[in-house]
Amino acid sequence: METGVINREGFGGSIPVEKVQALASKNLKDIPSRYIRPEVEFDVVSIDESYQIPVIDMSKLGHDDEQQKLHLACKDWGFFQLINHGVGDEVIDKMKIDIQEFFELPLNEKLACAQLPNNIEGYGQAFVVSEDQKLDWGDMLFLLPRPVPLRNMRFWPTIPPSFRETLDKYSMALQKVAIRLMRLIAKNLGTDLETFASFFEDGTQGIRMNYYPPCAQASKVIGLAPHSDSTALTLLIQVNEVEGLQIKKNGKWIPVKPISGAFIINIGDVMEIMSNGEYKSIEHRAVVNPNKERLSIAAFHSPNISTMIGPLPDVVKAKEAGYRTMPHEEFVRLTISSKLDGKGLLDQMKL
Ligand SMILES: O=C(O)CCC(=O)C(=O)O
Repeated sequence: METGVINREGFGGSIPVEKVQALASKNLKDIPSRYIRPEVEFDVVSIDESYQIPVIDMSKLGHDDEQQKLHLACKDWGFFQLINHGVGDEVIDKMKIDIQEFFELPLNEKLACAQLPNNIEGYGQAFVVSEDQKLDWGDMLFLLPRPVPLRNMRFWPTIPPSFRETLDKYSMALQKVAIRLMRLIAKNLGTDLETFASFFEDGTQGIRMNYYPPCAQASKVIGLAPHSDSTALTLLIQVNEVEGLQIKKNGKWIPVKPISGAFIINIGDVMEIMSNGEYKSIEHRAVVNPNKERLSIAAFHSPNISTMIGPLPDVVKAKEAGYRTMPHEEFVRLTISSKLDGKGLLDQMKL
């Protein structure tokens, strides 16, 4: 759902709407119709619990078998869980504690970090662009921790007092994992490791912290509407024990069962384009629990501003390029305008 934002302002923001956490606390018998999505009840959800996204062991990557598993996960699923990734439990656990504490604050304290017009960072909702648009049953805090010089501390919570330091450590640790994965992906795609990794070294990282309150009409609402990520690679964790992420495969929604301590990784639109369609950016969504709140943290990684977004020449070789090539900034503008018009970004990039 996120964009690899280059300039932090002027890319459009959201019309302010009531915070869902505040709405949910009113325990209304009937929730407002803007949240009701009749189509959700007809969606097919897989009940085969054994049908799960692949698991990749980062400590074994570099060995042929695991490299091949990674290649197939990116190609056939666009999603996998990454274990033994090297990020310390203390970094992840502290991030989980601090974001839970943030969402537990009274509304007026959270509003200190509220989104501002024409800016996508801050506490609020993603892309509410019309007064009659259906709404997601969730709030978020979206920040852009990288590149570091472009941080807008205006939106970074000061309560809990450790939040900023915690996010800084989390951001750095995940950036390292993302770059390591980029090298391994470059190897699988047959492109130069160093060049490919360098696109991401000073790239953009956006971190979106999602809060989905429980909903008495959970089967009629959606926490986060179906979307693919417009960025290159997303590293997601579920903060508490409540599940809700589903990915679309062969027309069915597959509920993901997170492995404790693992990152759920997915290929975004930029990676699909750079791999000339070899890897797929998969639609996913978050559903809501009737009794319990759910929290998740998604970290989106994009190349740096000077990278051209298009199929990598090494990957295309004798084949035909399946996607257009354009400067990163133009790609971000296209991403935003596609979102506002409800048009598929990848469809517009396809040749
Ligand atoms: O909450 C989740 O599990 C999914 C989050 C997500 O897809 C996003 O933030 O873009």
